[in-house]
Amino acid sequence: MLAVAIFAALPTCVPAQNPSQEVCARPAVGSAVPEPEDLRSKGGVLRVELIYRNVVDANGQMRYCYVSKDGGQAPTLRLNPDDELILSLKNELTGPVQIMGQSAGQSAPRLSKLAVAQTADKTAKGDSMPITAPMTMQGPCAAKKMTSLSTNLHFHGLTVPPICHQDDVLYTMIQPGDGPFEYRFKVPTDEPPGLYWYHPHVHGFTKAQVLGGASGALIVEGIERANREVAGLPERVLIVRDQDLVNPNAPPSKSDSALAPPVMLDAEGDVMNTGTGTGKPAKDLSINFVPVPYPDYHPAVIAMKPSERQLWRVLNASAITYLNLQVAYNGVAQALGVVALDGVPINQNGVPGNSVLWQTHLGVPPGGRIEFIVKGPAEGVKGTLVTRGVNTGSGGENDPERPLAIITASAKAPETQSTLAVNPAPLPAQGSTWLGNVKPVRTRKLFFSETLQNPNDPNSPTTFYITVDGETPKAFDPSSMIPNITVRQGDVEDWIIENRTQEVHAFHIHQVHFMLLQWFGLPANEPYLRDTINVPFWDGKSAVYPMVRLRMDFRDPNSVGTFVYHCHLLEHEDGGMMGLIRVEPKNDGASKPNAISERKPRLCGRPHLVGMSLPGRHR
Ligand SMILES: [Cu+2]
Repeated sequence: MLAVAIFAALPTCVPAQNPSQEVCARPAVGSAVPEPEDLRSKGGVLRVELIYRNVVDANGQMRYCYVSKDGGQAPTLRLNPDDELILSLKNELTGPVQIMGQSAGQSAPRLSKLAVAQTADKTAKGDSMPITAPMTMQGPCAAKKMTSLSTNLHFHGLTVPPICHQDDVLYTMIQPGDGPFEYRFKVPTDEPPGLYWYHPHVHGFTKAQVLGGASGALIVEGIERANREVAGLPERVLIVRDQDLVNPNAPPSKSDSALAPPVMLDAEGDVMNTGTGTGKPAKDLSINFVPVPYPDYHPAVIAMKPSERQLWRVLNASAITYLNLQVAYNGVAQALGVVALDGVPINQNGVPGNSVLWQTHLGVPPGGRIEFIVKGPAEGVKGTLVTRGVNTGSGGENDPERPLAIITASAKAPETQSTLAVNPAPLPAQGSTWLGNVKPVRTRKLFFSETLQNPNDPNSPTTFYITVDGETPKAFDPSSMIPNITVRQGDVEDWIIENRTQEVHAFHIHQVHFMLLQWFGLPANEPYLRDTINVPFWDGKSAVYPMVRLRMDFRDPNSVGTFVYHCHLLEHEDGGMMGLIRVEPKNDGASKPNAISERKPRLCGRPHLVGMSLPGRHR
């Protein structure tokens, strides 16, 4: 469904005129999948200078891009635990300005003085990781205005403090004309090795910027130290992004036309879920910026050496599109060896050993990451990477089955840019008790809901909510400093997230990870950590709403502060589906959650990925 119409159509800029100087240039349809530029830390420091640009492309769509000093787009930032990232971001967005929530005569939302003071106070007291740069709470830290040209960065999945110059998205607003803004933080010593990512997070404008391509990967090195099964493997970063349809008025391709269901649009123009796994998609997809547009889905090309094993590190950086990845050779689905979810190796669960979870399809919600071993096809065998259809519910967008890339096998295939160490030193054992063995200090319930602005008009705009049970649903208000939830650092809590809408939502929380305990009320044998999870849709008639039960980990001192939880379908987030949580500093001796005392439900069979199985018939 569509977001609340709180702002008008996107700004229009002057299209790029000289191809040799094209801003945010993108590869052609059918290209080989390029690898993003790798920027690696040296001597414990990674210095990065990014310029943030935008342009209207030939199709009239707004592109956004992060450009490195070398001219590369959306570079992969590679750091080790304990390394420092010093990232300078220069906002060079152009175009007419739209202001969040502003109609004629209104002023833009501003932070209260209390908010700025609290943030400054926290920084000054050093509640969290020490900051080595002199910081002020003026300028971009003071959230003077939030507009379509404002930006900031969220380091999705990293456990770094939610404060300005680190991972704050509430108050940090960088405007065009500001000088380069410096992000500076240290990757925590115990940050799990895996795939994280960066993207802008300006409430009301996040979807537009991410949809336009504003995203990149961040890798905490050392996954081969956590799991020897990937030692020595070539690695490949694959980022799937979505964008508005390049050919929105095209009829379905011949192969799809016999099955094509009727096209129904929501009021924002996105194709609604057909429930068939076919038909026109709500959004086009690209893989490392190679477009694979509707209706022909001419695939990109991934070249591998015959039968070569690689580690694929896949990020779903889509604004609203769910993925259900499958690799098939000569039409036969291949087993993919999952080693990490949302940046965390799956064996970081208190159980020693190198685990690999073999699956034939991998559901990835927007914002999610999955890292898995792929064995390339034999020479002459036809390979494909597809996303299978995802049933997003009657109110959701259409995510049909479609190819992303063909996989070719040739001894002449180029080497990947990066290969994991052959003989890595094992990662030290986790210092903290496995989350699944910690007794929660309390349980909370939150629910997703939506209302039509005009209940009598199904095509009227929707307002989106995530609400603590017992409260009245209220769209996120960026000018409010009142947290919806307050917890204390050191606590572990169970959260039930209920979906009272007829479309899927992807629950995400900044700063912390969680473990899935229950899916639809049934115990889930998923001893893994995540930061983003699909919450299945309600069918509109069942007496019980679909839910997930999550064990939330607030033990890390870096989680102290005020930050957000939200739906990672970004038009929902922009439309109000976000809440504030404040993690208070630990009260020494007041809460010691690290007791192994809860009796866990008896689980049968091998661990599996219940939460990765997306609802509906298209699996
Ligand atoms: Cu949502």
